[in-house]
Amino acid sequence: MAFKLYNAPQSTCSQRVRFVFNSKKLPFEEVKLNLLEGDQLKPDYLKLNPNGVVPTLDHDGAIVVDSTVIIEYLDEVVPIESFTPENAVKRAQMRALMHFIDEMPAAAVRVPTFNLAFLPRFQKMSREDFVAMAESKPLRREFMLTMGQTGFPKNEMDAALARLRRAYERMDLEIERSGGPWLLGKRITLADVAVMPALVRMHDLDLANWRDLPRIVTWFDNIRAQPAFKQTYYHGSLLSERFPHLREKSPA
Ligand SMILES: N[C@@H](CCC(=O)N[C@@H](CS)C(=O)NCC(=O)O)C(=O)O
Repeated sequence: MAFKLYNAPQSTCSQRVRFVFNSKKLPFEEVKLNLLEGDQLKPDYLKLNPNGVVPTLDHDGAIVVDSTVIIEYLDEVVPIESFTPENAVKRAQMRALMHFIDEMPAAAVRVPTFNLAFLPRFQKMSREDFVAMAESKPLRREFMLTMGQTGFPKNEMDAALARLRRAYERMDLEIERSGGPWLLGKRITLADVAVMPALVRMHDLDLANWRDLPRIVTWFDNIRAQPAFKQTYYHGSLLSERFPHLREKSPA
């Protein structure tokens, strides 16, 4: 079995997939795309993933897109170190949580990410180049045009942070209900993997406002202590490692 993963080091969606590969100790060829240079919008890549986003998995020539679909697929074809509950009800709960995660924290985290990390680069572009770049994105055109070259306004930033906060509270409730330490109980599942990059990103942006939720603090420590974590977050995977202006703002 040969796996090729088209991804980007700093991409939260890619980090989910790398974490599953690394946990299963599965070798994979990593193709790194430069998202700011637009590698994801090149015709050859769009043939693999018409959404123009990473990650994309090539498994012996079979193409699988979308990170939640990819991690479920990987767990199905390589069930060692499984992240999927055997019980059908728990499996349904896991999938429902993954939908919630994609709709809430995974979507909300893009607003502070773009405003704080990527905006300075977009501000250097001419208006024509910026609009052309935004319009070339199949999935994120409107998102980019709404952000524009001045960034998301304060009310949109506040709304994104509020959505993230509600997601931590929902995670807290799930951990309390299941008895923890993971979202669905004693075993780590794909729901934990799916939400991990959003919390890592917020922590990296110095915006981790879950310190009053001890179950989330423990959850975050636990996931960072997983052996696969270090391998997944190799140097360059955190925005603060790539964008010096973020380091200047965050405390040492
Ligand atoms: N639902 C998709 C979303 C993928 C996605 O948004 N990928 C981002 C990186 S995390 C991307 O490739 N962005 C490139 C762009 O916006 O042009 C998934 O989970 O795979």
